[in-house]
Amino acid sequence: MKIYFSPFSPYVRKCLVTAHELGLSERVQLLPANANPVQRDQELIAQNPLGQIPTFLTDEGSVLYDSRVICEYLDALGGGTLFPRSGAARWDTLTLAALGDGVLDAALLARYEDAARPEALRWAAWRAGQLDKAETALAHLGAHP
Ligand SMILES: N[C@@H](CCC(=O)N[C@@H](CS)C(=O)NCC(=O)O)C(=O)O
Repeated sequence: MKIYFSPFSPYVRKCLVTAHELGLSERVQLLPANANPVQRDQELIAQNPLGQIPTFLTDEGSVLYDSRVICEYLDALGGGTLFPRSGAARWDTLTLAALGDGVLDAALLARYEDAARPEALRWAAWRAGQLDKAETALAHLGAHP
């Protein structure tokens, strides 16, 4: 199995932590990628039209994205201990995962505001709103561990 990755991507880290927890790390080969919303990585786009990481290649030749799908795939391969199969526990787990992804989404948008958007086009209130979203979500997690 292979995963297009960057050490800076929190979504890739989520997948690698999942692989580690399931004892699958040794079977996942890392392929460097330069995902960028402006200077788009054509090698990556050939596998995933969204041009995003993580993008995952199975041993059977399938291409999987995004990180939620990859984590569920790894869980199924590794014995299915992380995602409950059915019932309230499944919906609670998926909602918790969505909350975590929402933190990453908000933080990444704030990061792109600094790293990708030209200074003259930056919108401080919008960036602050994204960081506030991450903080309210983390506060919620802290209050409901
Ligand atoms: N929903 C996606 C988000 C992935 C994502 O935004 N990855 C970033 C890197 S951290 C990326 O590929 N950015 C380039 C782009 O959006 O074009 C997932 O969970 O995998």
